[in-house]
Amino acid sequence: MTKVLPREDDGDGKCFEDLEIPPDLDLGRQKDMYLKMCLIREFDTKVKELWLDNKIYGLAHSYVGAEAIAVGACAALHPDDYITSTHRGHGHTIAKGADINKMMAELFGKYEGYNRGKGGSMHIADVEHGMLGATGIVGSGMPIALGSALSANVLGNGKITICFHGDGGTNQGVWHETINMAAAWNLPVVFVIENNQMAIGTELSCVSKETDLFRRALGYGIPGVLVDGFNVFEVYLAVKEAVERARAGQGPTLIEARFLRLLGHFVADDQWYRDLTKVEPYWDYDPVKRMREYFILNKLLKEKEIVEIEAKAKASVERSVVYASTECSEPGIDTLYEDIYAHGEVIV
Ligand SMILES: Cc1ncc(C[n+]2csc(CCOP(=O)(O)OP(=O)(O)O)c2C)c(N)n1
Repeated sequence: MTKVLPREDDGDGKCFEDLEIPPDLDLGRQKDMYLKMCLIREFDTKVKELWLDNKIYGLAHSYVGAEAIAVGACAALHPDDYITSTHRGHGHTIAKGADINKMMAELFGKYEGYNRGKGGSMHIADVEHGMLGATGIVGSGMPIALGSALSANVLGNGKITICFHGDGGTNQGVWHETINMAAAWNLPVVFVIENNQMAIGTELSCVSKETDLFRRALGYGIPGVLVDGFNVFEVYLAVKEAVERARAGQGPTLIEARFLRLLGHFVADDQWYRDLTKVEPYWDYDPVKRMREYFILNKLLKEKEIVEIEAKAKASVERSVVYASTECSEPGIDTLYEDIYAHGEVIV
């Protein structure tokens, strides 16, 4: 397996830093971040259960284990900034503030869902909260982020776009074209590679000679930063700095958030292609567990307060299932051609 850890083992087997109290995040914001991480964890755990139970349609890819990235990055944005997503988009969507009832309704194929039940997991978009869309085509969020950043520049509205994508997306031609153009035009975009080391069953080292993906930034004349993708505060601090640079007109940054995919590629993947005993130790770095321990070790929250946050997340997800399964409606046949074009009629 490729070297996963952002840092070399320091000799005592400890490769990750402890979570440190970030200078500019008060406890209220940290609690909000933890709630979002728990929401993502509960949501995608439930989605897997529902999928295996044949209750929801289409494929679904779990964000479990990656919560620190979406939550840390989105905490560094203003509410009206933008993000683009991937096929693994539930975490990004929740972190940006989406309504989980509408997300769950979408997965159940209901009209009240974000795409009126016609998109499913891989096409959820929530423009109201600046989430420009998940996409099943690997790498296709890149040009959308570029367009979003270009429009912010032309309009002079000061908005930033974060472009989340996987390591698998970094060998698409459009990845290089996008970063080159964003760099050449100094556009306000932050590229966040969620380097979980795998593209379905293909290890990064099989398809990239240089597995330190952040180093590619050098070739485009922009800063490249490596962070521990299991560490929510490290992600937050790196993205915050990149966002400040972008807002100041200094152009894009490439951030590699390195971690390991803890679960299968999609909800029913049995992972025959990798040795799961090598994955097991990385559950120690589970970002949700890690943040929980941080609250306790630093005496910031009592066990009871943490349990309350976790229970709130669980109840919201349970509620979303009731909403989607019993209170929403199937899309009517007359809605088939709705929302295909932004303006104008479909000619059949
Ligand atoms: C253009 C394109 N090629 C291939 C696929 C099939 N595919 C779906 S997900 C995936 C792996 C993506 O890996 P990565 O970008 O690292 O994201 P991860 O799933 O690891 O989060 C592939 C190859 C696709 N959806 N789109």
